[in-house]
Amino acid sequence: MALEPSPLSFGSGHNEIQSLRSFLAQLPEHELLRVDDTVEADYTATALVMELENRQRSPVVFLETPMPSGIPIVTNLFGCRERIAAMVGTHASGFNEAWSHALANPIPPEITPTGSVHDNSIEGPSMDAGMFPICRHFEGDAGRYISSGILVCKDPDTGVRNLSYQRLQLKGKDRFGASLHSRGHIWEHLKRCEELGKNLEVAVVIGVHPVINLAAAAKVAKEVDEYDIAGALLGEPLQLVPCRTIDVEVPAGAEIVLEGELLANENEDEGPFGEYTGYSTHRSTRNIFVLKSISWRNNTIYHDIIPGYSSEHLLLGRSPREAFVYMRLKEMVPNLTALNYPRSGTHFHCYIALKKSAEGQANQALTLLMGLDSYIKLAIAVDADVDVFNEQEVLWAMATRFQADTDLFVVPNSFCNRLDPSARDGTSAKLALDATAPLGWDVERAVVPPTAIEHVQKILDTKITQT
Ligand SMILES: Cc1cc2nc3c(=O)[nH]c(=O)nc-3n(C[C@H](O)[C@H](O)[C@H](O)COP(=O)(O)O)c2cc1C
Ligand SMILES: [Mn+2]
Repeated sequence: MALEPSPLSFGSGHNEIQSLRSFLAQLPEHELLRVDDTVEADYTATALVMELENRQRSPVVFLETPMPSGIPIVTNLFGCRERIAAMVGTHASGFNEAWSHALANPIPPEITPTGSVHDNSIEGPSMDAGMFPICRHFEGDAGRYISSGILVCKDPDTGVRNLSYQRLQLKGKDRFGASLHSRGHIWEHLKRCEELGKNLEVAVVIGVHPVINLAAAAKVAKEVDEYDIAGALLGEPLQLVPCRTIDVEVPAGAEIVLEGELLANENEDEGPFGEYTGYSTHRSTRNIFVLKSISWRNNTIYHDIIPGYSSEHLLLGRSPREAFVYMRLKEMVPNLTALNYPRSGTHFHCYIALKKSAEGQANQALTLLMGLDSYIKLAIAVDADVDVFNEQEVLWAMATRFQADTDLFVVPNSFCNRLDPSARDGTSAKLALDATAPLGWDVERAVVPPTAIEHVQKILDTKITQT
């Protein structure tokens, strides 16, 4: 079945405030790169975002007519920290607090009978998920993958909803391969269903207001419904509609919903897939997702998340994690001032800054940090005058405030993430570096007065226009 190709149109209909379209409509023009050339869906989104990253640019990318479907693709929504912070109504420096506030003040959703997600629906033999521009991202990928699909399901015992991402490999008109490799809540739900010989009902939601994407990326307790976190981030209850064929609820203004089941006790090959480590991986739980129904909005927009080692894939997973780790660490180390997982280290490196008031505090903070997040393999502590978001400054602090015979320690043989190709049977060594200066250090940093910088910034702003 062919869908109607459409230009980007932002209606004012039902639930628009909570939709992907409402977010795109209020995006400043310079943050949206529209590509109206005729391009192939396969590889183009990945290549464009990677090339933009090489040029240190991170706009939202909108492919107006990717072939063969002609359905628009939006991608790179999560390509930079400042935009992610703006999604939750703050600046990059305020994200951790805003996130923690939302976790502490959840707002449960409301169910409404109808929503624009049901503008079009189809069931039965004429269903074909391949009509959407589900694309290939990397040469090594086994096929076309949905990377942005939020899998919504319910705990089979308590009924508490769960939202998380699991890659989906298009295998047939109504069939996908899935990997629940991070052993999250959905994996647990499926295990319990399998013991009863029952399939797990799942709705795959594609194209929603980005705070719902952020909430789905969060690791919260299994008693917490991630929709409540999305509501808290939006400041109002999410409007949900019941699915048509399964007992699951989905955002009323979602672009696309695939209703179906993860099959109990059936497995088949899935992958390889380009993972966040930057490597193509064969690791997979080899699950199968079979469709019962497809719904989509008029003039639908397909949302793609560039997988692999892209900034957006890393930042989407990392922003909630950074906020969690920062807030926990700050409880124990009140003079912590900043924390960053640099892109260069995928999820395995972390830099922290602190206003040291006693010797040994950096080592205490580094020990706690590596205990809080088992992914971390390298942790570096610097003083508060060093910008942990500027990798060059962190390396400069290493060059000038660090001595390798006294300022490091290694934790051997620790639990780690198995996707690290250098891991040994799920364990790895952890390296902690203290690049803070000794207290009372008799060395002064050469600085330009801030007033002079502000002055030249004004001059440059009038002379240099960004292209
Ligand atoms: C873009 C993206 C893709 C992801 N893909 C997968 C995946 O294919 N399989 C998986 O098990 N986890 C994947 N994850 C990780 C989980 O979705 C994530 O850890 C989630 O928070 C787990 O939710 P839970 O705590 O409710 O189980 C992905 C995360 C992101 C942000
Ligand atoms: Mn969960």
